[in-house]
Amino acid sequence: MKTYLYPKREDWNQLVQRPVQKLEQLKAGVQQTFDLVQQNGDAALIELAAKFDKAQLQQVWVSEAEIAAAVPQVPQELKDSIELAYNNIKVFHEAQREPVQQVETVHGVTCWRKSVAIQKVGLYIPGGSAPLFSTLLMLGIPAQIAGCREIILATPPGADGSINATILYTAQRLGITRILKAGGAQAIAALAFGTETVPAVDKIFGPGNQYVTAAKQMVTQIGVAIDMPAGPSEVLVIADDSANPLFVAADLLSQAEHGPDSQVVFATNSEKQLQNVQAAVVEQLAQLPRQTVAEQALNNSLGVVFDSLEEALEFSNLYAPEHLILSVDESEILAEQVTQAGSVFMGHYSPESVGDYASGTNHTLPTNGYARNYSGVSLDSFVKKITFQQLTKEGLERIGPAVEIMAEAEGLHAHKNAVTVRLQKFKS
Ligand code: HSO
Ligand code: ZN
Repeated sequence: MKTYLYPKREDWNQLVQRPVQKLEQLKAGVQQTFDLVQQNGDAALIELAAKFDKAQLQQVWVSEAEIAAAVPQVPQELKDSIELAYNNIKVFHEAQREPVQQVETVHGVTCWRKSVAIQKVGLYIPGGSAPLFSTLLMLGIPAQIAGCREIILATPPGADGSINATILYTAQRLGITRILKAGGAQAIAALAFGTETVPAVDKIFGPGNQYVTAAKQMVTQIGVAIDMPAGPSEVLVIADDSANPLFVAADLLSQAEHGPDSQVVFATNSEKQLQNVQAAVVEQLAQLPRQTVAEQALNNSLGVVFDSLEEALEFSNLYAPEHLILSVDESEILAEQVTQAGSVFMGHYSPESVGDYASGTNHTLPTNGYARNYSGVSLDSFVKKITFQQLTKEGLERIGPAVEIMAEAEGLHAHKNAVTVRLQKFKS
């Protein structure tokens, strides 16, 4: 962890920079993958699974038998824990439903807005060293609540051609049966363009490596929506002397273990606390199975001492972290001042891990400073809001003349006419 004592404000912009993602360089390779999938469909997916995942696939879809075989492999206590998380995530996201509100703007002019599900969605879940079945809960639950007609899950197969049992179990729990054995840019291509068996979807969700991220960005150019621009995971912890350094170190490491490029920032008003936390990090790091990953992440992470907690929070707002933990006694006061963060964890007993798994909030959040202008995934991410309006004769008589005048002023006579022909008819 690089440490900075009382950095001058003019240096803050430098400190909040994330390492640049080199997506441009990947795009040519991703395009080749796109071409292959567009030309050869499922056969390309099978070929690329052999190349990238070392898996020999007979077919690209998970069979019912595979799902049935996975269910008993998941230990009961894990099933129970998934159930707890499922219920909390469901309750929190169900509360995000917006009731339809009819507004009569003028007597006889009624307008309303209705959320309608995005019909076909693709959920990408990465494989690799940590198969994130929790991410499947975070995406699958709001997709179900929204009422998406078609939910396609794509996830890479292991070298034996199988999909992680807990991912299959979670999918089954969610009622998702269409599971595509594909990872990387080829999965995104299949979801975006479709193949002979994969329907092209309207929106693609989920985290992934740089190839997946580049591919997701590229398919937005053909009109496929994506959840958000993604980058490596981040946490910023603000703590004062009221915090337990063991807790803070554990929180920092929980994010550092995600990947070597994860971003971890510790901000405090106490030099002593910085030292304590650093010592605790060293101690806990030595015990972690993913020590090498976390160590690399910590190497490009920051520990910064500010004059006050308020200043630390200002810095956090500039950084716009994916996760912000306020490890202070009076976290409510600081939380009020948060203007840029994906998700905020308040007080000493709210570790980020609870939000990652089970408290109910969504863990798919904006990284890389996008918390400035993006929200995390929610029920809204799976719907479009369609507006409706209905006017009575009286309603049109009331606002029609204003529309005629405005249309005339814009030189749009056909617009004016659409009102005029009706108003004339009323008179005759
Ligand atoms: N912290 C991750 C989500 C996650 N953590 C999944 C554990 N599993 C999002 O930044
Ligand atoms: Zn996490």
